[in-house]
Amino acid sequence: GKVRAPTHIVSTISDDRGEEPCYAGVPMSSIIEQGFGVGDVICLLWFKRSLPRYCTQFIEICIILCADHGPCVSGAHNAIVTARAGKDLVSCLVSGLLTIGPRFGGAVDDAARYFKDACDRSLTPYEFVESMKKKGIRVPGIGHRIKSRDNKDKRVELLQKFARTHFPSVKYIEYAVQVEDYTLTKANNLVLNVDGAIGSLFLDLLAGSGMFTKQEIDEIVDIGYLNGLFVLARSIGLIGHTFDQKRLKQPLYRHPWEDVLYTK
Ligand code: Q5B
Repeated sequence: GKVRAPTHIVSTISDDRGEEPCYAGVPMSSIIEQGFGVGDVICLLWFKRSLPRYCTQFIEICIILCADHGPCVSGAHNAIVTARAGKDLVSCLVSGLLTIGPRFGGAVDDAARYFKDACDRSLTPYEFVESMKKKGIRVPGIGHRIKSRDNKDKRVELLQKFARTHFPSVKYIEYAVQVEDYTLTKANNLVLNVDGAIGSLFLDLLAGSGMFTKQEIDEIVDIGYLNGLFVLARSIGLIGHTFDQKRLKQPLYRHPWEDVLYTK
């Protein structure tokens, strides 16, 4: 029989060879005719399947709530400084994106990993937090620079409200809230933050929707899909900050000497 020459690339998520492009086998015309939103497209291209409406709505809520958080956060600051240096849109965007990591916005995957492991092993919040402390690891998804017990993050409240109304199971967010109850006994700003809320709620979505096997859930958590939600969302805001600076014709940024401690 015929022998297929080995290919250099294997791809399973999209195909543009036919009459119309397909995302995970679904043609563009069906995507439009069925009124799919960006949440549905993310499910097709990231998870290679359609998910129930409440799941795609949850993904869209994550995107909306994480699109921006003002000009003072690391990512926006970098994008603003880069725009004021006269650089192009892509440079401004990536300079902002490059700040996303374990401290800022990129703690979603680790929050999911650690909360899943601790909850699945039935560790008490005390056992979990103290074991992290012993290892010298900050609990991902806990802590915020400006949010605190008395100034809780509205985004975390809204995400939880949606999930508690629509998700079949919320065991992971309940665990994360118990962890927060414990960390708040240590310091006022050790709240469950937006990364931690998305990480634990996404575990609930994966486990409760019945659309993923246990092995698939482990693979998603292991590979780390979930920081992608923050990266995608915050790109919207970073692009906005770039246009804003250019529209305002802001000059080159130089940090004031008075705000630097020069010391030996
Ligand atoms: N301590 C977020 O720290 C921050 C602890 C902890 C145990 C913790 C810190 C942290 C984990 C990573 C994480 C996502 C760096 C945050 C986001 C998006 C954003 C951003 C925005 C947006 C803040 C003071 C004392 C120290 C620490 C202890 C702090 N965190 N202990 N577990 N998790 N969290 N990141 O306030 O004894 O004095 O040494 O790394 O989840 O990025 O809006 O700004 O939308 O843009 O600078 O919301 O919590 O506190 O570093 O001075 O620590 O608390 O060990 O104890 P801070 P530090 P000690 S959401």
